[in-house]
Amino acid sequence: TREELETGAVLMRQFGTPHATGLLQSLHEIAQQAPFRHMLTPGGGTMSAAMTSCGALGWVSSPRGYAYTTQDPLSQRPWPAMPANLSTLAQNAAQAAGYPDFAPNACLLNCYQSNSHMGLHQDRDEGDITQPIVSLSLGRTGLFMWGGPERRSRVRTFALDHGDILVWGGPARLHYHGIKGLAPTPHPLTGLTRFNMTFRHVEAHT
Ligand code: MD5
Ligand code: FE
Repeated sequence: TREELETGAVLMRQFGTPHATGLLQSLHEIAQQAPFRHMLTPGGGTMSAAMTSCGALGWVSSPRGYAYTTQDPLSQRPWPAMPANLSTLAQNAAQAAGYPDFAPNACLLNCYQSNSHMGLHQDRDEGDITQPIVSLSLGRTGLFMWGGPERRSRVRTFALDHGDILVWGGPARLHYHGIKGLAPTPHPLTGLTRFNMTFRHVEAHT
C-alpha cells in the first residue's frame, strides 16, 4: 500500500519485505567491516541507538558536532560500499513515491534495542534538500514520532513495521521526527532488535 502522509511524505507499507533476508545479510556484512557503535553527541550525551554507515559518505556525531565523512573514524578506512541490493531498493522506492532521480550516496544504519530511542530532530546535514530521504525499517516494530516544520508542531506517533519504507521529500523534507521506542513483540528475523536504514544524497563539500 502507498499512503501519502502529507505532501512529499509517502509511506509504503511492506515495500521491502520480499527482500528482507538479503537486506539483513548485507547489513551484517557492512557491520563486520564498520561495526555499530554508540556515538557521542555535541551536548555531552551518548546516543542510545548504535550506528554505522555505508556508501561514499557516512554520518558521524562527536563532541565536535555532526558531519558526513568519507572514512570511518574507528578504522580510518573508507566506509563500506553501498551494496547494490540496498541502493536499488531505495531507488525503486523513491521512484514509486514520485522521485525518479534519487541517487543515494550515503546510507546511515541504526540499530535499536529495548532501551533505545531517538529524540525529535531534523535531518539537515545533507546540503541538498531537494533530494528526499528514503527510510527502511527491518525487524522489531518502531514507534515513529512525526512532527512538523517546527519543534513545537503537533506530533503524531505511528508504528513502522518490518519492511516498511518511508520516503520524505518536498515540503516534508525538514520535518521533525524521532523514535519514541520499540513495540514489545520480538521479530522472527531479528529478535528484540530493530534496524533502520536511511538513504540520503549528500552534497560534496566545496
Ligand atoms: C529511525 N531515523 O527509524 C529514524 C527515523 C535518522 C532517523 O531519523 O535520522 O536516522 S527514519 C524516518 C526518517 C528518516 C529521515 C528523515 C525523516 C524521517 N524525516 O525527514 O522525517 O531510525
Ligand atoms: Fe532523522
